[in-house]
Amino acid sequence: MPTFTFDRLALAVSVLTPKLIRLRYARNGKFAKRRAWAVTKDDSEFAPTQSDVNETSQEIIINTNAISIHIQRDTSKIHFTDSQNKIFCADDARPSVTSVTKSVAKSVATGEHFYGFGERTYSSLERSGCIYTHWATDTAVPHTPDVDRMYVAIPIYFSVRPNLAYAVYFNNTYRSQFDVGYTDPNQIRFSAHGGEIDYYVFYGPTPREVNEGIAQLLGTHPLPPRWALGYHQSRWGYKSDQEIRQLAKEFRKREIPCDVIHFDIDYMDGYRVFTWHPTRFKNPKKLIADLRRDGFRAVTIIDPGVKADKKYFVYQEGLKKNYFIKKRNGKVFHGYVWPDDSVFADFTRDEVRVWWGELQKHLTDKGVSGIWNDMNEPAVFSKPFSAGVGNTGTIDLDAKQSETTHAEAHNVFGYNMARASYEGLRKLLPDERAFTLTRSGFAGMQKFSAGWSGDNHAWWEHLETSLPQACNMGLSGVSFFGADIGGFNEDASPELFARWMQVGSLYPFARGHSHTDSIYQEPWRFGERVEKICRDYLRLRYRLLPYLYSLFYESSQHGTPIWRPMFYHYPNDERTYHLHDQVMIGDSILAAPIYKANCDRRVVYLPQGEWFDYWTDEKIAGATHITARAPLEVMPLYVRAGAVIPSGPDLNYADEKPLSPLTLDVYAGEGEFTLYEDDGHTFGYERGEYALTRLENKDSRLKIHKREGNHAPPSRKIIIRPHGMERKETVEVEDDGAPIEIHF
Ligand code: MIG
Repeated sequence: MPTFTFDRLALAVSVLTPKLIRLRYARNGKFAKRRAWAVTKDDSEFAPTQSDVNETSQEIIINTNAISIHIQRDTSKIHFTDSQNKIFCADDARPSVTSVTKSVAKSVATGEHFYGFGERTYSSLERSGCIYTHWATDTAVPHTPDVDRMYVAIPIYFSVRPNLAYAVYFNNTYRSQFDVGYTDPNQIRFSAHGGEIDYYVFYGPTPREVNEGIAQLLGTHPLPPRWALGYHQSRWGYKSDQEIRQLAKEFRKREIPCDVIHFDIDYMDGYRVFTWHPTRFKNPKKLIADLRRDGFRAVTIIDPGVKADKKYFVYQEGLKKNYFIKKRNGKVFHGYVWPDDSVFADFTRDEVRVWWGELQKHLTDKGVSGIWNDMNEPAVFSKPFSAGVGNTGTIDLDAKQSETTHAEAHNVFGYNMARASYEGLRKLLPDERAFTLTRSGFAGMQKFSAGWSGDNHAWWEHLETSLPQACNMGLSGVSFFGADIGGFNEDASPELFARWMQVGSLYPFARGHSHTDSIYQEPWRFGERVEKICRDYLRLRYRLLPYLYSLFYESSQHGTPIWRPMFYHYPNDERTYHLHDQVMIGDSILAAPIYKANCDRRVVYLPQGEWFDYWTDEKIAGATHITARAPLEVMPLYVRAGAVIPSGPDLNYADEKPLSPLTLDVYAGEGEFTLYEDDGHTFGYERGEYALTRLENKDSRLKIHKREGNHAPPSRKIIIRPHGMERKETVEVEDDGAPIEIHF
């Protein structure tokens, strides 16, 4: 690792891979030993990479086999160049590192566009012209465009211009900011209230490769259990055993697919985490076993606030073991949350995370399959409930956490809580992939959890916001993400609910949820017409599970987002750079949702190449803008020419039936897809128990390559449906894993 010193400011450049570079600055030439919170690997854990250093009178140049890093001798400014000598990520000023603030300014290149920034409000995809604060916050106001801080803080920006994509991760957990051309349109400045200037640059040149780099450093979502890709039903206000049973019954009676029921805070005894309400949930084990027999999994909410109640075992244990966060004066920090007077575990400590993880036994012993971690920004109210609901704040910034203070640990509170939860579940359920959901998080949270966008409203604006929000979360590394379908606060109208379910049925994380003060928002609450729309779209999701599950596999391997903005696949088409309202789901499916009331058509942009209308099979040549017809029953969907889309039978829940028959929709053109299969819920896949089948579509021929891996799907038929080919009729073949070739 070459280190350079300029006027006592030391700069360390680490070439971790040819496309992943770390830059770290220290005052007075000394690099403090410090804890990295979110990255998976220290510099020393990367395999050695070839790079050479060239020195000229003006510059020091470090060359990797993909890019060059240039350091100006006189100014110490840095810039990068690609193999075409195009400059990117160039310092606009000398980095400033004072004892209080740290900042780096980069110049914005012509045509450069900015994405990522984690979870944000606002219905734009491209995010120039604003300041983004990274400070995990329970955004207790509606998520309107002016809201800056959200529950999740991810200091990553993703830059795209033709032929050149890269990202920057600011490796600093203090409150920080990206000023993206707000103060100076030609500058992107990142700064923090503490810590170091320490950032990583991920070079593409394609967006996909940028995400691969982010995955190498910050991790990927482990493969979820297949059931977690099903529909989740939630509501704050399912208050009893009977109510949950009735809910489950309705889904099956109405044949609306559903896999998961979420238990919000009312299942607990006085909001004491890891307990059950003694009368309303008398026998949770029996309830959950009965649900399981009908194909439902149970996910329970957990809040970080532990009720300060001398008779409560979690409080007693935590006090005795000294696990709760303490104020600067050495006394345990108390704050008000749902259980009223509460204390908070210090999740930065290994032993505390282990303890918390094991506490989940009180839930898994009853059959719970997953944990929903809420309020973990952490949100702390300013006064007891008896005095009304106070403002939402957080833990004192000078409270102690491990070797540091809450000021540094705040942004990773949710991250570390999710980690405690995930790692605990892995131990408690050693052969069951568990599901975890978290409201707060930091860069790299995907290693432990899925996320959702918190308390949105039943507003058209929030249906719209969810599109760029999910895409930007995917670019930031978090692809298992969704918004509360129907909207959490306030009441969805039937039309809004139908439209939201259409798009929500294809969210990576698909959950309907609502506030205890709003109307019930289950799919059948809005009349028959809307119920049918919900059933049809959820069935579509379930038929597409083989496709979606394969995308989740790819994401677990390479960090590839499930939902992608259009530019992800068309990075040289500048018409895609601001396209916030249509998404690619995997390589092949384009969804163009309706997000306005009284609307039965919309403009859709189909980039270069050929497309097929999913519903009518009409072939459309891109690049073009079309007007798509979209009566209430229709969400416009398109398929890229050359696609092979695997699908399965209609299901009431993900593991109701094996994938048989397997259907392959093959669209004229050239393309391929790799189908991933396994048992859906154990860790066998980590030991090679999975099957990969490469499906290659070229020259009016489909090649189903020899199945690879140790998992054997059932013997089954493959139904092959050609689209846009000369041959129109469906072909059926027997599948025994051997290669097959079909001519159309
Ligand atoms: O202060 O548990 O975002 O999904 O239903 C509200 C009750 C606490 C906030 C979560 C929401 C959940 C609610 N929680």
